[in-house]
Amino acid sequence: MPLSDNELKNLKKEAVKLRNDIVDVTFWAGGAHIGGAMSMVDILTILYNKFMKYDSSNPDLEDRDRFVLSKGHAGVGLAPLLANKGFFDKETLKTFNQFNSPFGMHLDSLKVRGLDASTGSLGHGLPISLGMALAARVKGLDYKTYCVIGDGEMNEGSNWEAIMAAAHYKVTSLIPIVDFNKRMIDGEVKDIMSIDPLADKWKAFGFDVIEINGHDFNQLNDAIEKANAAVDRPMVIIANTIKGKGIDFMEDETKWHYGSIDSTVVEKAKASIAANS
Ligand SMILES: Cc1ncc(C[n+]2csc(CCOP(=O)(O)OP(=O)(O)O)c2C)c(N)n1
Repeated sequence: MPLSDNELKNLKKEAVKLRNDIVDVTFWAGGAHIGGAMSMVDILTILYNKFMKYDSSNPDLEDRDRFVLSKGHAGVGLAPLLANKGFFDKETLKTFNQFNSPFGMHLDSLKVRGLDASTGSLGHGLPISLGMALAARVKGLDYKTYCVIGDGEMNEGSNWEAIMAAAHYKVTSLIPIVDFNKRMIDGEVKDIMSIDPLADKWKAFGFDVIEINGHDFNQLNDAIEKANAAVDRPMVIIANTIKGKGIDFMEDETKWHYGSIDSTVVEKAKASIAANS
């Protein structure tokens, strides 16, 4: 079903809130992977506000939907969202990545309430997600497992083993979403290790593919609905995004893969988020 005007308005509002939160947490931490956090904001926003079934008062609920942030370096984008959804007190994010904090740069599911998997070593989130999805089948539960993967991360061979196995076992409850922002830590993916033609590769491995603008909530909504309805062949969503999205001076700039920001940059960043919303 298409998004109603109210749903769209609310999603846009939540995305702006999350972008501002990411700026704050990056400032408190003294630096973080802000570029790749900003590119996935709209994807995470629609998952946690529209599609995912969870209960922050019972994070271990057996039939909750799972979310795995395979590009775990972007935990600065997920932690404030979990706080906004009531899994823990937002104030605790002021310690992000500091000594003795529950929040490392790469989030730890033993320390962060509501986090389904510890990630950060690239290439592991999709295999973990496949295991979660297969566990649902074995246990007769009908939850979905969503997994956000980086495009640079697609260089990791373990992803392709998981993709092949997911197609073989027809694991349609697994919904991978590639945050296709075209950049990685030290340059453009096409120059470091090209993954083109990405859609054809997924198709050859047995997936249906839907390619969208990952900042357009209507397209995200439609794609996630289609992926949820898949039978036999699982579906991947390739979400074309912009690294640093929402902050004009960070957009499409590799140097903002990881950045430290002072109070002046915080102000500039928030002004840009406001102007872009
Ligand atoms: C196994 C492994 N190798 C290298 C790294 C270092 N690393 C951190 S982020 C990154 C680039 C990831 O690029 P991408 O997946 O495109 O993430 P995004 O641009 O969306 O932040 C790399 C190589 C890592 N975390 N894990």
